[in-house]
Amino acid sequence: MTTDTIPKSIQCAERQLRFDLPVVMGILNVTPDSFSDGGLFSNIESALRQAEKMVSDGAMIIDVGGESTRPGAKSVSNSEELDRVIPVIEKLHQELDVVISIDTSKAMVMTEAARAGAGLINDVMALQQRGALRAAQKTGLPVCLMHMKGKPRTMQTKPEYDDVVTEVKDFLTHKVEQCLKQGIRKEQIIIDPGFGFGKTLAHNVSLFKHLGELKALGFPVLVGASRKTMIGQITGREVQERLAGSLALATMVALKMASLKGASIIRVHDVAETVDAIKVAHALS
Ligand code: PT1
Repeated sequence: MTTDTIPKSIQCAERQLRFDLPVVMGILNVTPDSFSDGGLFSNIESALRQAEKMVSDGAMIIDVGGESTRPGAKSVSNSEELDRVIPVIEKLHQELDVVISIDTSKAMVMTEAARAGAGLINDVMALQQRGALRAAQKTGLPVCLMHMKGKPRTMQTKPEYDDVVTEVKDFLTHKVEQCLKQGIRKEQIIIDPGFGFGKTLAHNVSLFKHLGELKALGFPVLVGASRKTMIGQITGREVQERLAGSLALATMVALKMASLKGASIIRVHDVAETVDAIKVAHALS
């Protein structure tokens, strides 16, 4: 596929996302450790306040996740995940003018999230769980397909590749084909190399340097590296001190994507700062 076939926009339920600039996706974790245990209502209110802030800071997407996928994380049950995310999605959908993304790998969560008002499915398992491909297609929503080697609990124990760039590209190409066969349209697909998911620093760096090859597959590219271990490995900083490093990475994504004329989504914790960095990178590119 050539450059001009990369979509300039993507339809997320009733909202259209435009890719004039890299799109910022704000992270909204609704896992128990991300809240004080003040009960269901206060958790929903607190999620709404966080999301409102990210929207006013310039986030075009709010990514709601009820299961942690960071290295070492354990999986949660269907009902646990539904209880965490569905009330929050309903509330955000009522109150905010923004695309809501559901960060899940579970078919049932995809279906219920779409009913509750989600506009995008973000799956770190690229629709490989039982029923997920079909469930995603039935929602009619766009999907983000991410590459991961292994499972979150063990993925960082000695990840190995012959050639990480080729393996990630081949994996995503295969998943895209499966989506197309299932009836998901090519204008509805986003791809993501999965920074930090079964990758050493060297693997992450290779993938970053070859983002152009991913972009050449013809889809918008999502990059999630905010505060991740790779930033810590480069800077020697703990997770709360990784803002500057994360901004440097986001700036480089914006610059690279501008020069490649590619569409991109950058998934971050620090929305206001990232939006400024992207604006400057884009204006000067
Ligand atoms: C991501 C992503 C995600 N990351 C998409 N969804 C997480 N599409 C959750 C670390 O190395 O990159 N793309 N959903 C968060 N997962 C991680 C992974 C968090 C690794 C931290 C690390 O520190």
